[in-house]
Amino acid sequence: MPSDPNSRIVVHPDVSEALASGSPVVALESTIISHGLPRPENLRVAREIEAIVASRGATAATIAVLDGRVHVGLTDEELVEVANRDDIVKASVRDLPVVMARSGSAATTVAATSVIAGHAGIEVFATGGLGGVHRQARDSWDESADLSTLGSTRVTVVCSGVKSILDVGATLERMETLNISVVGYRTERFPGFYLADSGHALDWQVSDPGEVADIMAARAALDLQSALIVANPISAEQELDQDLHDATLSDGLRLAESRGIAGKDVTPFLLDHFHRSTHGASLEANTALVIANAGLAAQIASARSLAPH
Ligand code: PSU
Ligand code: MN
Repeated sequence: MPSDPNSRIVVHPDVSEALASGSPVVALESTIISHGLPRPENLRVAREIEAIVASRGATAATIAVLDGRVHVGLTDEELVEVANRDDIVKASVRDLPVVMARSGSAATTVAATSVIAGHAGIEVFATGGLGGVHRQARDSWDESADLSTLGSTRVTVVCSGVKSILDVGATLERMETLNISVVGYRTERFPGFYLADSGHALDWQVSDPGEVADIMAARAALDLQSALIVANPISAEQELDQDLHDATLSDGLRLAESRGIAGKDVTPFLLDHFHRSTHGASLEANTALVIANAGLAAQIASARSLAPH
């Protein structure tokens, strides 16, 4: 992909060099920075996520849209902009072209980040928790575009399952329908974002990054155009208390309904409600899990870079 100054897609030189030489690269999303975490922790966490990727020998490529151009890999000044600018909108795939054409700025969701990473040739992507089927979906039809996009984009996503604010069982069923592969990292249970166990079992588990790389190679051989989810649970010491979680969630869902929160505002609203009403406990858990996922993604990207493509 060209990186000339007039291009609509700007690849950071560190990222393009790593890609050209076959070195490991990890894509990172930006919605978690702009809409998932409060200021000023968001910037600190964004930097920590990049740092752990680097410390495990991979190049971090945080993806965002700034002033009409898609950036694959941000400078520190650009990371500060994503964290602090008030005009950053949350962009899924369908929003990207509109934002770009208007010279706007946006943070990218899992769906948008996956599409851009795939376009740039980045195979591994780390985030906190995926979007999925919302609990009121029978009435609202609210299902994240993360799902359909991951059904048609070949990327390996390291995450702590899907956000626990969702209907996890329904989301797992949709993943099956959409041919999204799901493996538990050293667990037989599907993780529950803030909680290590969502209460749902998994068919497959892997025990090291090399095993994930082997699955990626097999997927490439089949030319599968869907995602592989590596579900990495938060550690037992860092997970949120289950009762606190359940009480906070039912409060949050009630509040969201009474205030008429809908569409793409639902997820940021509920995450913010968690961060406020747990007095930072959910923030600590969210930070811990996303950093752990970025570190594991770097190890997977490294294992993959050694294997035949
Ligand atoms: N993971 C986190 N925090 C977040 C998100 C993921 O730890 O804020 C974001 C991702 O960008 C994901 C989005 O794509 O939430 C889902 O939003 P929605 O449910 O509106 O599709
Ligand atoms: Mn939605």
